[in-house]
Amino acid sequence: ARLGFTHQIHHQSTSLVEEQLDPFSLVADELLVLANKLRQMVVAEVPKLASAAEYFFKIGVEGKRFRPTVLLLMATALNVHIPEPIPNGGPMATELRARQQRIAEITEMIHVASLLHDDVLDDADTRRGIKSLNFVMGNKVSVLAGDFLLSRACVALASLRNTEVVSLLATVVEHLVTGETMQMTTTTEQRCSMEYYLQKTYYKTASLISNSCKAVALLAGQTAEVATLAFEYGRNLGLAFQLIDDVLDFTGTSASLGKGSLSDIRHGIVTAPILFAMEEFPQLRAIIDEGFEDPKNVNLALEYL
Ligand code: GRG
Repeated sequence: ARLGFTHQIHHQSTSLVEEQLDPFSLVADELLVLANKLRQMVVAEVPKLASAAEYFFKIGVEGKRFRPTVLLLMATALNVHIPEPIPNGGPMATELRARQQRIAEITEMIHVASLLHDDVLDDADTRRGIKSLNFVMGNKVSVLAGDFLLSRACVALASLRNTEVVSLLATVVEHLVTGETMQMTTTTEQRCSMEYYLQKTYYKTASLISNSCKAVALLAGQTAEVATLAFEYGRNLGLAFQLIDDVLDFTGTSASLGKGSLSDIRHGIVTAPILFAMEEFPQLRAIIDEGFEDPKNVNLALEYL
């Protein structure tokens, strides 16, 4: 019953597109500029590293660009106070917008670095509908390419010369690592706790979105209060994004996901749909305790969803 909410979401997003209110279209031009900028930012000296680093920045495998879209829309919403005759229009506003675009680029680069490392950790062979980088070039090159992207993101971050913003996004990297470690090293008690799930999900997914939203607000010269609201908006959006991602892992197909479905449960990762189902069917707990190494248990758990 809880899974029914995805239908509402699909239905709503379809009608948004139908009404030409697709948020991606509002920043479509800027997303093209961002795509080119990212390709320039990942040029590397050594040929092997160059082809690895550019792998997920090539046309057609760029992903949804969800984070840059949110950040550019957030910038549009927050830049209106710039004391120039044309809001969002004069030279100060242009300079500000360029700095916020930089946050969008850095955020996407950190995100892609985390995907490269994630696919190594999960031994995943597909990502964004193509073979994963670790599958094509091996784990070692994939780890190094992720490190390289992180380094390029750091240099771009430093160029903003704003220590608070540097500190926010550097902390995100720690959060990504923390969330991933929490996911890898759970006790059964933790795996069955919604509180633990939400904390892990904040670190793994929402922290990047919330802290980058806050960075966009700070660059706009907004008050600490508004910056906190931007953070909260990003945190809630990030948690919602991961909840939907978790549901899609059960309901999606390889074609729609660009990777195999049921990958969480097959890796023994207990996500929100299972936790919700467990509230209704406490007998699911025994299956979780036993683990999902045995495919029989995966099928048993699916029956409760
Ligand atoms: C090296 C920065 C760094 C981190 C290492 C591996 C790791 C620690 C963290 C992994 C974090 C991770 C992969 C979280 C999942 C986030 C998530 C929902 C990814 C999918 O995002 P989409 O759907 O992907 O936006 P696309 O492909 O559309 O960009």
